[in-house]
Amino acid sequence: MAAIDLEVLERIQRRVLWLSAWMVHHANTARPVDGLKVGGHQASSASSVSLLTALYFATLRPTDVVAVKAHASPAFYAIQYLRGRLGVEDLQALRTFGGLQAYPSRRKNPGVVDLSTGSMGLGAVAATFGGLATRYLLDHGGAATPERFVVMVGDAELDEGNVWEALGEEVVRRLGDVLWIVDVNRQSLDRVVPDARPTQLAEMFRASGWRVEELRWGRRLHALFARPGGERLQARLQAMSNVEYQRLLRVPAGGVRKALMTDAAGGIDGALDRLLADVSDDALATLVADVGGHDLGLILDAYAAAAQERERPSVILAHTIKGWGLPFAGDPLNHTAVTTAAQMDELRRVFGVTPGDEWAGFAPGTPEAAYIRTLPPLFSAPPLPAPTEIPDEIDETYPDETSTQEAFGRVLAALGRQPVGDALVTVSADVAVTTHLAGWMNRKGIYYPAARPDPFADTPQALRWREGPRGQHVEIGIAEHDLFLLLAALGLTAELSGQTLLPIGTLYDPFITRGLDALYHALYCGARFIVVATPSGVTLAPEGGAHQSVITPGIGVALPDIAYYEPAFAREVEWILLAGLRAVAERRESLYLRLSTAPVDQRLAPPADDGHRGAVLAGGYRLIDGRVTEGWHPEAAVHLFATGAVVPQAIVAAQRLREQGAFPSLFVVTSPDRLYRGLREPRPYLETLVGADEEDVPVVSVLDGHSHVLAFLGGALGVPQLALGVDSFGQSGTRQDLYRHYGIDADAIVGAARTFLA
Ligand SMILES: Cc1ncc(C[n+]2csc(CCOP(=O)(O)OP(=O)(O)O)c2C)c(N)n1
Ligand SMILES: [Mg+2]
Repeated sequence: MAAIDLEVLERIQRRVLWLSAWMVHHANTARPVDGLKVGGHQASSASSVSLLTALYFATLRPTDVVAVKAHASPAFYAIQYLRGRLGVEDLQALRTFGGLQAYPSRRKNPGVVDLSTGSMGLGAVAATFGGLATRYLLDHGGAATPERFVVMVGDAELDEGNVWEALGEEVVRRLGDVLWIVDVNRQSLDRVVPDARPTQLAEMFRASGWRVEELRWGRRLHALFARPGGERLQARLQAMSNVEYQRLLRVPAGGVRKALMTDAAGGIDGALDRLLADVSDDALATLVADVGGHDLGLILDAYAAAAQERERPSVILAHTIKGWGLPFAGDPLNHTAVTTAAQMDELRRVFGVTPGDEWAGFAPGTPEAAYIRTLPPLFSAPPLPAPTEIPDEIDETYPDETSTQEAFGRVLAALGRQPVGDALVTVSADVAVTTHLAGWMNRKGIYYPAARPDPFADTPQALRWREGPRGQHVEIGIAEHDLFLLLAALGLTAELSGQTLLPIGTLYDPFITRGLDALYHALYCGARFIVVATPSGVTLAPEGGAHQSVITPGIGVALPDIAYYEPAFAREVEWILLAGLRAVAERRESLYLRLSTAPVDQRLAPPADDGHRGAVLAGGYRLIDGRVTEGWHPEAAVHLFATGAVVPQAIVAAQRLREQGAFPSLFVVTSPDRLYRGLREPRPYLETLVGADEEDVPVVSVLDGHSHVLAFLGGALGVPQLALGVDSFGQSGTRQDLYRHYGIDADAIVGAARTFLA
């Protein structure tokens, strides 16, 4: 990299600013409209222009990845264009179908976007946990790439609680390869942010163990502060409320002096008046807007200083102006503002852009082009590694009575004894033991970047808390957002580092919703991982409604890129987990496994052959065939479809119905998700489950979760259906009490079937 000429950099940032404003203007005016506004974020982009320019044109190395402030995407795209990674046609396709996305998306625009952002707080934390993922890889014999995770966020973005959940994690304070840049423009979407906020932010980062640097004022103001009487100006500006300062940015140049010199009581500060006597009105207006986050020299120094810090994460709180250089700079309502044609004409003039030349980059031969050519390349994703080998069998046996949750513990322990176990990493938000990870943790240890003594090492413990850099379980605090965002990071190492991890996160099923938008983000950004959610449903009887999940099966069906399975028997858990690991290894999809603590008689399961295994993975199988009973005829037949823990209830119901002269068949649905999605296949799997001779047979479905999850079956098969399930909040009781109360026990199933048979 050549020595940095600040004037060159200054001209580059002017072009970034112009292009980002023009790109949005173009998107809003030059396209056929369908009545919807296109939008864009000119003001948010302008706010970040200096910070981004200093980053992308003077700081980043090929091993650095960036989570860009979502609403600065136009500025980011302009930068990618000037760095030769996008063409004019890409900029012209901002916010079009298949074009550059409104918010940076690594999956939609993989050539330029490292990490996805958009929903406030999520991308920032996922990127930060990326720092942990790299550290984990390094500690397990891998390469430390990406080396550095840079996160840029807006100041109001830090209102999101998930940010502070992450900063509260002990391990985060050790991530020296993480740098956050906060664009402190003192504005959010609707308002000027509360006064205490900027100070509070610094304190909160410091309390979390971060290195904090603030860029409050630019060098021109600092020079003035240094003059005799300058401290009065500094004190005045510093004591000003955020709204008052924002107003100062909006008053006509002639009004700034008066506003500055008039104190709250209406008095005039004579000393301040004298200090500013030789500063013209226009110069004064420019001076008060001289904040650190637009001073390229200061920003570069701050970036360089942060890069020296290797022991703890760094944050730079850089004061900026939202809409910097645009007609609505500092306007409290500028977040959604888009320039008018007249404003654009004026900007053309100010930026010296010839009409017709709006999209120009830097012509070869200009100092800017020459400088840019000296820059090291930006990060580009490594090739995907070959899929990790997943065994087909694990030689595990299960007791006659066991639960799907216990089976999970056994499968994991068995995997830990195989080579594939080295690629596995488990994560839990303070429920590792109660989700059956203890055996695995005893074998593999707990991950922490430094070895720490186990204070209970000399007393017998069911779980040994051995922490060190070789451990393979990451234990975090009770924060489900952290859980899913850590899975997002560990589940993206194949794409970002070229090294695949197989992450498994465990939590109680009801708390899926507690971290749901983080889970959504993890999937949206393309991470691959396994979520084991246990226990689930009202089957967790005495534990009561706050711990019983009702709506999660619906979430499982609805979430894209993740297969939801809810097995009934132990062997099914094994097969599904192995298939899920293979899907993760091959980067196809993630897995959500909903399990239960209910002991189930494993002798009720069909023989474990290959055909059966295929059916379990395809979404379900027929456990009881009513057609084999002598005298079978469709008018007296009924189809029971059952999922998970309530399968034994359905078996009892089938027996009773048969005793009553009916011909029930029982289908065990291992994945409502697979069955539902399969409906769009040319030959839906559901149709292969049900025989051609059973066309008009009605359906009763049942699961320990909301009934609508299996309610599509009747419609899909073209037959009447009664869908049983839990459609209200849970509560304490015995399992029988609750199954009866919510109408998912054998009696309820028999009763529902009889309404058809009568
Ligand atoms: C989770 C979430 N809630 C709400 C929004 C809508 N939203 C978009 S930008 C914004 C304000 C952002 O303010 P700040 O982070 O300070 O960004 P800047 O001022 O730099 O634009 C809000 C509320 C969002 N994108 N994500
Ligand atoms: Mg802001």
